[in-house]
Amino acid sequence: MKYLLKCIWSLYLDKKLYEVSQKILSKNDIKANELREIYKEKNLYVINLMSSPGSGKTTLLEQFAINKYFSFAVIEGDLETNRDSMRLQKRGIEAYQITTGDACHLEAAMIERAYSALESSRKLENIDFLFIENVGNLVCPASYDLGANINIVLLSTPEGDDKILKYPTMFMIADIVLITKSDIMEYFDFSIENIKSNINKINPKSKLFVVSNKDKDSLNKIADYLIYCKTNNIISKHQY
Ligand SMILES: Nc1nc2c(ncn2[C@@H]2O[C@H](COP(=O)(O)OP(=O)(O)OP(=O)(O)O)[C@@H](O)[C@H]2O)c(=O)[nH]1
Ligand SMILES: [Mg+2]
Repeated sequence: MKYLLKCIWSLYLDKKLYEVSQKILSKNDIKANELREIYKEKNLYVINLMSSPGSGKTTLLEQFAINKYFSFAVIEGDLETNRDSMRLQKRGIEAYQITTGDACHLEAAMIERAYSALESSRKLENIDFLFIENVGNLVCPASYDLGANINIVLLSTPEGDDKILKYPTMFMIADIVLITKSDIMEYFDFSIENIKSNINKINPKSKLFVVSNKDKDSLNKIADYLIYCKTNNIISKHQY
């Protein structure tokens, strides 16, 4: 009898926990939908960059700035420090830093505040793209819609070619998968064939690019594709 009561109580708690988490998620979804409308109205193409820490998100943005492919601003997300926004500001890019403290992801309400700050100081005028560099983490950011037009997920070669199957949620919401640090691929037995076959299993519609921040040709290709996405108003096919 005591065991039965314990089971019922545990089921009740699980149900409550599920209801609370659904409420939190739907609050984020409402805000994300509001942001989507604002971006549309302002003709701003928004790209959510997600990956593990250190896979090359900020370096990629620095290269976009150096090569002047297009105009852009950045909302940076990190647990602590404004190091990434300062790196971009040094390259002449408007960058707003969010520090999340102990939160492992950005939420739509945080983006709304950052967007308002950039907008009210007129830093988004004549800007083609707004990049959001999410907190470095291959798990949590995948669950939070930020209203972005598309999601780019980076995977650097030192992380290993098995990560797509081990962290499928993140790769399932990717519109573009960027394999980064291709210049050092051979040292990590990283196989692009394995990557292609794994992506095919979980998200065959995503577009794959292999890039090195040290190789301009590979950067040109991704920049051209982003311009194509904006010109053709490509919208993410993935639901959160
Ligand atoms: N060899 C090589 N190193 C790279 C490349 N891209 C970035 N790096 C190096 O990787 C390290 C991390 O790069 P960041 O751009 O700071 O990575 P990040 O994803 O922004 O990291 P977090 O913001 O901490 O999540 C730096 O030392 C870069 O110089 C690349 O294409 N090839
Ligand atoms: Mg960074």
